[in-house]
Amino acid sequence: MSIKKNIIIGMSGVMISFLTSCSSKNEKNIWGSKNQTGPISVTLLPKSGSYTTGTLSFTQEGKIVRISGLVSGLSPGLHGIHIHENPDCSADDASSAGQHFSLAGQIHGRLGVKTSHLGDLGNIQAGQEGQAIVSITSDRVSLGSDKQRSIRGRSIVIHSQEDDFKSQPSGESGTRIACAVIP
Ligand SMILES: [Cu+2]
Repeated sequence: MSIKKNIIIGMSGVMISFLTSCSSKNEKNIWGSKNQTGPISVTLLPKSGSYTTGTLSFTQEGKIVRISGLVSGLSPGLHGIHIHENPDCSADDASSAGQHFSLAGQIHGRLGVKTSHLGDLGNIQAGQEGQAIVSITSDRVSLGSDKQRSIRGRSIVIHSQEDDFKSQPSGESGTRIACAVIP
C-alpha cells in the first residue's frame, strides 16, 4: 500500500469518528448547539379578569433551564412566578393548574434553594408601564423526559402580588393573573 493511500484511509477514519461523535452528542438536536433542548415558546393567557399577556421561552442548556421573555399588562412592582403541577389553564382563575410543582417534602421558598418547591421561580418586576422582562435560570428542573424534574406537561403561572418566599404553601402571592401550559 502506498504512503499516499495510507494517509487518505487514515484521514477518512478521523472524519468518520468525528462525524459519529458529533451525531451521538447532538442526539437529533435540530437547534444547532450541543446539549440544548428548545426553545419551547408559550403564550400567557390572561386570568382572573386581568389583562396580563406575554410570551415566554424555555431552553435547556446543559443542566440549566433558561426562562426568558416579556410580560405586559401587569401592575408596577413584583409578581410571583411559579411552575404549577397541572398542564391546565382552563379555569377562569387558573385554579386548574393546581399547586406548585414540587418533590415530596419540599416547602415554599426562594428560587435555587434546595428545600424550596422545584417550581418556585421567585418574582418578576414590572415597571411603571406594566412590563416585566423575564430572565430566570434554574438548575433544579429540566425539559427532559425525567418525570421527577421535567417541567414539560406542567404550567407556568404569574400572580397579582409579590411572593414573600415564606408563607405556605404559595408565598401569599395573590390571585393567578396569567397562565400558560408548557407542552
Ligand atoms: Cu403560583
